[in-house]
Amino acid sequence: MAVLKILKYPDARLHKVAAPVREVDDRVRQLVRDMAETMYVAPGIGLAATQVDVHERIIVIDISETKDALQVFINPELVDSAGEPRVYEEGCLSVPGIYEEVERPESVTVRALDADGRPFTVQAEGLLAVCLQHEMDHLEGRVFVQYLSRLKQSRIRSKLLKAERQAA
Ligand code: GNR
Ligand code: NI
Repeated sequence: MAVLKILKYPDARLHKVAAPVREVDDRVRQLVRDMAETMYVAPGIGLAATQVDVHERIIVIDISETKDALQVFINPELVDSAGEPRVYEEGCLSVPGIYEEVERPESVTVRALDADGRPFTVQAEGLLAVCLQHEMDHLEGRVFVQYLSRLKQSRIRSKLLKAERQAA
């Protein structure tokens, strides 16, 4: 197992569109294990492969309090979204220290492959729905700050670049 490095906004690699996984093999399962470890150590409730500079359609999520309920989504597809738009204060491991309200549909139906390559479908609401949409955005090269005003985006960009300079 390995803890992988998480890309930080603004980094152009966060805006790459991820490619479908062609086969769920041992290489993919190893990557899933490393992504899970990286998410738990961070700690976060989700992680998309894009954030560790791997541009393949893989997501790990664990929204449990006890951190023992890993959910793996390979090649996730949005089948349906429904309900009133809901606002949730989101954060992102690639945008450390920034928490902002984002509006998204309250429920989504997602079809994906599990770590054994078997297809499954979930209908998610609440935090899982928020997290799935946040992670699927990463696979499309979208970071949640892109839903904010340009002024907020530019402030966040400056703040993180300054933090990065001070860390160096
Ligand atoms: O750990 C995370 N918390 C979180 C909180 C509200 C909405 C979305 C998230 S996902 C985030 C981890 C992350 O950056 N995933 O891409
Ligand atoms: Ni994120």
